[in-house]
Amino acid sequence: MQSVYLNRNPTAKAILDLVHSFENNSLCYDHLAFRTFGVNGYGIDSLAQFFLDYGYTQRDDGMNGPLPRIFISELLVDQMSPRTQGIIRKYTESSGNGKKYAALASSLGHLTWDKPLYSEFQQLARESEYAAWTLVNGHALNHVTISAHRLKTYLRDIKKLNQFLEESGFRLNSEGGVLKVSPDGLLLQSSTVADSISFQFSDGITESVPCSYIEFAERLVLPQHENLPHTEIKEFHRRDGFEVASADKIFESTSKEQVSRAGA
Ligand code: OOG
Ligand code: NI
Repeated sequence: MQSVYLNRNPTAKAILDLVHSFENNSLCYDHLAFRTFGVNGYGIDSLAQFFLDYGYTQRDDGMNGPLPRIFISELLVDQMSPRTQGIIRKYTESSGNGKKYAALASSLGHLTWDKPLYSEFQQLARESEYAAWTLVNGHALNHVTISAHRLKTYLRDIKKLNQFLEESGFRLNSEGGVLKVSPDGLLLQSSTVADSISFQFSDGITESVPCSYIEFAERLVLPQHENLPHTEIKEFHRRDGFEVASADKIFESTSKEQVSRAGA
């Protein structure tokens, strides 16, 4: 999954290479994120099953392991217009038993359904950029997130990391401000704007579409553990979970507005 992601997203690859070498070749992921269509068995479960089979467990908080969290979201397809629902149902239905192979398709960089018409992509994009993204990117990794607090250099402070990236010429998603802070002040997040990729639609039209981005997260130590010596602090002493209001802004990393601003 990661190699598909690195091949398609030069900005994410350049940032990973830069931070990795700056950090003397060590780096951890906080989470890996995917998008799905919540219909016909193509929702969260289609991708979650693979990770559950490998020993991941479902949890809202309470991290206990060295592996990155997996963040899977789904579009509430029933809440879309009949026209948009028709397009999403057409492609998920055309895929046969493709829902069983979401993780495999993600690793190969394939869709489990046919390529859409350009007009269908545009119809979805007008109503939901998430829907349009998922139609052409399928189960591809939507982003990986670098765990800032586990970096070894001064870049472990996400504000310094953001500054370092901006000074290196990378543009960050500015929706609602570059730094997204949870109401408790303990989860700090930022992200780049998605790279674009040229996509050939089934009617022969080739257009540039948003692909994936990279995120950064700093989880601060929970107040009840703030007196622990620095060397004893483990991941589970830190703020866990995600934040809806911040996620709402991070989702915009693949929106037309942010993507065209990055190319401006
Ligand atoms: C996910 C956006 C939310 C987070 O960490 O809260 C997110 C997406 O763009 O699919 O990544
Ligand atoms: Ni994320």
